[in-house]
This record gives sequence, structure tokens and C-alpha cells, in this order.
Amino acid sequence: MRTIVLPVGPPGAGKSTLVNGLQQFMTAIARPCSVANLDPANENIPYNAAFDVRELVDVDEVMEREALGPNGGVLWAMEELEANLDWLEEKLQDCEETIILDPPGQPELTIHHMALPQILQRLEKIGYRIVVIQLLDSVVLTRPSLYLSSLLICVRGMLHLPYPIVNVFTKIDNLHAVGGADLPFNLDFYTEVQDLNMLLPALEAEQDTSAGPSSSKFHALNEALISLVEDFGLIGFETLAVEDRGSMASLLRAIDRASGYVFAGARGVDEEGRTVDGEASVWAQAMSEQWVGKMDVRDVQERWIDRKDHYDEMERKQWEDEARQAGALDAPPPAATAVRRTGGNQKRATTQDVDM
Ligand SMILES: Nc1nc2c(ncn2[C@@H]2O[C@H](COP(=O)(O)OP(=O)(O)OP(=O)(O)O)[C@@H](O)[C@H]2O)c(=O)[nH]1
Ligand SMILES: [Mg+2]
Repeated sequence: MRTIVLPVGPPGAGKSTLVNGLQQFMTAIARPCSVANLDPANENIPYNAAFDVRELVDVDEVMEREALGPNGGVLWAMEELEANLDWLEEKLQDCEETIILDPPGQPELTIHHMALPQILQRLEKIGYRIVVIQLLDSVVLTRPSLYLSSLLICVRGMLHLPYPIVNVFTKIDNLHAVGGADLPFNLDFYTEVQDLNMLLPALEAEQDTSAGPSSSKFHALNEALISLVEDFGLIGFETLAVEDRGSMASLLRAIDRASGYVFAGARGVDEEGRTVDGEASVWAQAMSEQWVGKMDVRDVQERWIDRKDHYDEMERKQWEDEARQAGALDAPPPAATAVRRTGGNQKRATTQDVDM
């Protein structure tokens, strides 16, 4: 069955970057995919687009004609796309089995505006399987109120776009730089949406600072929101550092699970991950069925938060090594060692339990 993968999320969450990353990654593992731009205001498209909504609608012309601002212009343009679904269907017909779309970031589209749900409904009706990827910048983890509102965005998104969904905290490689080292809980607390009541003291402390003495009225609201999210049973989050191959592989696995895509076999890849028409790349083999693929969130924490500098340095040395093997450098590389750490939910203090 043909699958449409649709990353959604606020402006700047990383949709276009992910679309580009998926195209590069899937090309590297010899898996056919098409990507297309659905954002009429997208001026810098980093990927190779199979089609582009700007062929259908010019947002500047819409703004001028309808006397709209940039936001209204994009929403209007999405309505024009909805009114021209035959155009979209025709374009999709020429695409590969997996199609990744890059939509605009207007929050209205995933909250109450009807163009996107109507478009997806029609595509589902004619046989496409839809998978939504809800992207949120991992900076939201650094403030309890941002984290809670992000959970509400996810819940709202699931109601508006009722398809299999993969929730993702993006830019995890940037989290350390924006305060990730000071999080009161380990990463799995946030990705697995564990006992949210534990957030209450930090939430109230934050509200005391920003809203003053009247903030006590928020107590009941906080509790109600937390119980709403918990009752809804939000399943959890993947993490993504788009330039990290392990992270991309792990996310692609999650997307495949959500879409029911059976990897290999039907893709013309033998047991060794060797494609029918070419040599197997390392990643084609790595992504073959034998590979477990899912990144443990504790490893993600280790890599991107607790020991980021150490791993960055290790990776730099690996690249140096690869460059040397390719004949571009002279001196021998220093030894690199893999590390992994185990532990529970409580925030782990430092790096002492690392196996070196
Ligand atoms: N460090 C880091 N930066 C990222 C990552 N993903 C995206 N970014 C950066 O985040 C910024 C916004 O990314 P985009 O992909 O343009 O975001 P978008 O969701 O498409 O934004 P709109 O199209 O405006 O809605 C860019 O500067 C990206 O380089 C990531 O995994 N790590
Ligand atoms: Mg974009």
C-alpha cells in the first residue's frame, strides 16, 4: 500500500529538515521514496522535490488578491490545494510507494483549520495510508509549562488528524546547549510521558515567578491538564538529531511501525540487505530485518546530554579516521571507545557509571 508520511509541527520545529534528511537517508539505504513540498511559502527547499504546491498556487498572488497577510495567505493557499485535489492526486500517482510531504508550519492547520484533514481524508479514501509525524523542538523540555503545552498540542493534533502518529522531539543534539543538562528528570521521563504529577512543583515554581501571587489559581488548572493528558494515554516520543544516522534509522523504524510497512522483502532486497540493482550500502544492511534499530532513550541521553562533548570528540576522531583511510590525512587516529550506561528514572548525577 502507498504511504504518505506527513511531518507536522510549529514553525521551525524541523519539518523541512526532516524531509530532506529522510530523502537522503532513504536514498542511502536504497529505499525508494518521493518527497514533495506542500508549503506555498517555502522559499528554500533543501530536497529534491517530486512536485511543489507552488506550481499550483502562488501565495504572493493570493495575499495580493485576497488582501491577506502571510499567515492568512498560506491558509488560503491550502484551501486552494484542497479545491484542486485532482492536481494533487495526479502528482502523487507519479511518486514512489513512500511519499514524504513537507507542509507549512501554521498551527491552525493541525488545530482547527479544515484543509489538511479534508485533503488527508480524501487521500485515505482512495487508498493511501497516512502517517503523521508530530515534531516539537526539544527546547520545550527546558520549561515545564512548555512541555505541558506541547503535550496538549499533541493531543489536539491527534484529534484533528486522526491517523497513526509518531511524536518526535527534534534537535536533540541542540538540547544540551539550551539547558538540557539542567533538566530535573532524565530524558525518559519526558519521552515516555511518565508521572506528570511530578512536574507540578516545578510548574508552580515557574508560574510563581512569571505570574506572581495570583498563580495559586493555576494549581487546579495544572492538575486538570495533567489528568487530561494522562487519561488520553499519549504513547510517548521519539527523539531526533537529523544529522545522526542512528537517530534517523531509529525514527524511520518508528515510522515503519506506525505505517505497518514491512521492511525488506518486497523492497527487492535480499537477506543480506543487498539491493536487486546494486551493492548493499552499510545502511541497507543495518536496516535489514535482523537489525533491532530502536535507540534506547538512555543512550540518547548519554550521547546528547550527559556526555555530549565526549561523543562529539569521539565522532570527530572517527571522521578523521575515515578521512585518513580515504587518503586525505597522514597521522594515525587516537583510539575511540564505545560507551553505554544503565539506570532508572531519577536524574543520574554524572558520568561515573560509564563502562569505558
Ligand atoms: N541542531 C539541529 N538543528 C535542526 C535540526 N532539525 C532542524 N534544525 C534547524 O531548525 C531550523 C528550522 O528547521 P526547518 O526544517 O526549516 O523547520 P520547519 O518546521 O520546516 O519550519 P517552517 O517551514 O517555518 O514551519 C533550521 O535552522 C534547521 O537547520 C536538528 O535535528 N538539529
Ligand atoms: Mg519548512
